[in-house]
Amino acid sequence: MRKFPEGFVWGTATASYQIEGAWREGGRGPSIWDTFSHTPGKVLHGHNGDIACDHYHRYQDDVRLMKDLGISSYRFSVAWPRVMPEKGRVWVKGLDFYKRLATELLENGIRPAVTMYHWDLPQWIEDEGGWNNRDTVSRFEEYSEILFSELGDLVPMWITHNEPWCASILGYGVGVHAPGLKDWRRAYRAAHHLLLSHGRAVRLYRALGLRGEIGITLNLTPIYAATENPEDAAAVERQDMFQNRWFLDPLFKAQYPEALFRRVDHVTGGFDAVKPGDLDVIAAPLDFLGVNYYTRAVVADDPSDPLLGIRHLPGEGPRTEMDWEVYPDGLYDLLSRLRRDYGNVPIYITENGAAYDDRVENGRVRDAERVAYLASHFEAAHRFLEEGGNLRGYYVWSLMDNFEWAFGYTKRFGIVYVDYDTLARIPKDSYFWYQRVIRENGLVPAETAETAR
Ligand code: IFM
Repeated sequence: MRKFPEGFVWGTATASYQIEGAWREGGRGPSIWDTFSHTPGKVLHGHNGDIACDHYHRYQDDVRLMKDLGISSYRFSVAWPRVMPEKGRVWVKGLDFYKRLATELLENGIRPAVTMYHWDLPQWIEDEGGWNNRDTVSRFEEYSEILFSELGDLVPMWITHNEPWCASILGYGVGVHAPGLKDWRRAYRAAHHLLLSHGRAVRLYRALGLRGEIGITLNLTPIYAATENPEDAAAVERQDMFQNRWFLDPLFKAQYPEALFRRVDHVTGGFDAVKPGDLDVIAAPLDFLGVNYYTRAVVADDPSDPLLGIRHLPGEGPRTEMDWEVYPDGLYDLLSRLRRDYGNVPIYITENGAAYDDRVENGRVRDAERVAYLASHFEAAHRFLEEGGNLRGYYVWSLMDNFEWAFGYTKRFGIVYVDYDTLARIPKDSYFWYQRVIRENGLVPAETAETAR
């Protein structure tokens, strides 16, 4: 059996709005996702996160599931509106829930890994312009200081932002995520302010002398050309700038891919958010890069597309319930590319997993496709490690089924099934298979999932 290095971190990941519920408890204020999901037509079937998986009340049971699973780290996010619920009000007691959760984890031998922002911006901050407003960077810095001073002793791993590409582009440009705006100029400003707030938080973390690790998580997608034509190769470059380099280059090279901004000037009206010194702040050295990988993109040149001149094609692999192609080689290619272009920075895969149409039959969920998906991606990660890649850990998305943003509860990513009528948790076959992987610290064959429980 192919083994992973000793000390390799096996984990699972979730996010506050997707699992917590208790949206009006403990002094929590409204977030942009409350507003968005309560607006008819924004989320499939009108679903929202009011109750979600009720993790806020059931966290001890959930930690027991994690303990039985055997993970050494759990990635979760803090809901900012629990800490700064309204303008001018800091509610430190809003962190009590996270203190209890982190303590429970540590008592069970599980290291907390905290995402500071996983998209639930306090609504009052959005009312003042949200990520489009440079002042939000200072609000995030204030929030960071509270987190570091209140939770710094309990949390050894910090992730400033989860997928700032989604928070800016999907939230302010495409409008399918909260706050639901369709304004490219705001999207571009939001992206810059998210990055700047990340850099300021890192600087603060260092200044406070805290001894854990701090990094950021990006959703990265390797891009492949539909044909060998030079036009398609150029399309790959453009999509790569848009999807990956827009965030990687400032973080690791203190520069933006200028050609991208020239290309999209006609929709942004010019990129005016960068002030002198910003890029140095953004490029503050990181302890690790968090990588969320799900699928690849295949693109062709298409002059009729006004934004990037690109057309997406479906790859030929099987597809998940999200209609995302299963393409494990993409993970290997992506990790190798990061090493080549950005140095051998320590990497954690902070999310990887798949949604399938799971069914409970006689109390059991036989999610063989998810097991196959995970097994093939673990294999790709192992290949990277064998070549000397600096991969430190792997967090499966997700511990349990949850609120999948604009898709509501219709997409199940969990290795634990959640019955949304009773809120009962039912570990799927993938949970028991992953348990064996962790126990062996090695590539347990997917076929053994049938008997893993
Ligand atoms: O559920 C999301 C998560 O919140 C961010 N990364 C992708 C996951 C699956 O879509």
